[in-house]
Amino acid sequence: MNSVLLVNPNRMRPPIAPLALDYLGEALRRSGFDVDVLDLCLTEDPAAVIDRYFASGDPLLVAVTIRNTDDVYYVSQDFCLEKYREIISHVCRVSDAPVVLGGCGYSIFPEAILDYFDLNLGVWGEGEIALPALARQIATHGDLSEVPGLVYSAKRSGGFCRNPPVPVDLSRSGPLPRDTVDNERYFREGGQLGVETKRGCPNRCAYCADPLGKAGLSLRPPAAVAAEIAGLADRGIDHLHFCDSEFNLPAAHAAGVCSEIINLGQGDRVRWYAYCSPAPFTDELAALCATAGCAGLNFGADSGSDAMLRQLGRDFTREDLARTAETCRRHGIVFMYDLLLGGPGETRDSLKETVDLMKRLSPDRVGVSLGVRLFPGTRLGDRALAEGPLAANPGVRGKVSANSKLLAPVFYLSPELGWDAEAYLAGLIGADERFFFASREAGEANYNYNDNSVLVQAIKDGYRGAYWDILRRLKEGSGGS
Ligand code: B12
Repeated sequence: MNSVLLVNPNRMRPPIAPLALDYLGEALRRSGFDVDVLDLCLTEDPAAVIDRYFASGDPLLVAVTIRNTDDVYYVSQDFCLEKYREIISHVCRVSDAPVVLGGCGYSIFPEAILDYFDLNLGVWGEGEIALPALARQIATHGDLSEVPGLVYSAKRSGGFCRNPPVPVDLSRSGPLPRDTVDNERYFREGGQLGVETKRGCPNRCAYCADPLGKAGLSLRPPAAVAAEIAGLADRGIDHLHFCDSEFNLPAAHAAGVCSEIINLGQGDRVRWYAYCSPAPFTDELAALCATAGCAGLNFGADSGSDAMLRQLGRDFTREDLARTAETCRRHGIVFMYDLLLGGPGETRDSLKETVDLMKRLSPDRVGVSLGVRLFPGTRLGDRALAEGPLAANPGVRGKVSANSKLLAPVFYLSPELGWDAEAYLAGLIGADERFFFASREAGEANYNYNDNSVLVQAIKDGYRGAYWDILRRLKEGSGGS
């Protein structure tokens, strides 16, 4: 009865290891709790696994990580919470233990998700301090107002209270042992493993939900990151994806991480990928990345139109995109530009400007998302809500009725693009294989990492790395890693 049960309900394929549970497991053990794990991603029959556990297990608390509420993909609009509801209801049927929710998906909609599951405990933001604190209060029938970031039922108002969070200071954290979840299996079946070098993002892009779930910017010591990477490589886990919102913000920290990887002799042992901001990306950083084992960078370019970049709250320009493309090429870094098209103000002309620029700059791959997911607490989401009923808003698509908290997938697609926006964009892209673009009309192409059978098969066949890069190598016939 001194154990906390950690549950991962995310069953997307290829499987991505729930890095959060490695952090939370470690924090709980350090606080004196035993840790059990039900990783429902790695099982055929979640209900049977839950039943088997609770036949003898009697945890103090069940902690469920909600990394994804949906797949944030206009073409599929897969609402994951519906599937998690079955899992959580099943747990509640077979156990009286309190259930607490948390995670980067959860933290975008803390109260709305508790309502949706009819639960009354959640943690907004980071869990390393909050989860052991909650377990302690539950064990001692203590005071919930002491638990940082806790969201819980307010007896008086009938709504929810949210306690202020206490930010986790990563600046003194050592390498994580990475032993709470089966990372070897995730590597075999998912082709890569995640590592955080920092937490939080200093940017406030108009659409982005990343800052909604993290209190501030916290940097890990570069030497600890390098030591964690070396430990994973010793276990044969040598293809990694950094789990930072933007690896190169701040650039000096990214340079520090690369230098420590090099100093520890890991640059030739591991291949890693990262999300990056298109600026700043200097020659010095590119050179360090290349020597430190960088296999590819995914830049959040968003648009090739300066007017649209301003609309989206980005702080770089088309010229920066050109400069960064040049820098990558000079240093032999494989790179992708990810586009987010269809935001407010997007026109057929700005789409053309963007596609033309991409064709000219010629990144190794161009990820194309048409339709911008609206999240509450972002400038775009709040603006759509302020404009009145979603169903009456010509720019809002997806779940437009009974969705005032924007919990179910709902997107902005500029009405100025006309009814055939997808076909128009498909026409601009043509047969150019550098572009990852799936439209709802044109069937089989799937660049979503949610239930992607092409990727699952490629990983079985030995491919490793970031999914966009595996898809690139499959097309180019250039091998597994
Ligand atoms: C890196 C990343 C990826 C990489 C992962 C690489 C890897 N090997 O790990 C790749 C590119 C593969 C990827 C893919 C996808 N991703 Co992604 N990804 C991220 C990113 C940047 C970091 C996630 C991460 O690991 N963070 C580090 C961990 C430690 O943080 P954490 O999970 O938040 O956990 C902390 C707290 O939340 C809390 N916590 C977590 N769980 C719990 C539970 C309890 C009970 C408590 C108390 C606390 C708690 O404590 C933890 C430690 O403090 C996030 C955005 C972000 N900055 O968070 C998006 C993000 C999670 N991804 C997202 C999406 C949509 C996807 C895809 C579905 C995209 C797609 N359609 O293909 C896929 C899904 C893949 C899958 N199988 O799950 C969305 C989810 C949004 C939503 N509303 O659901 C995010 C939030 C980005 C966004 N803003 O839209 N992703």
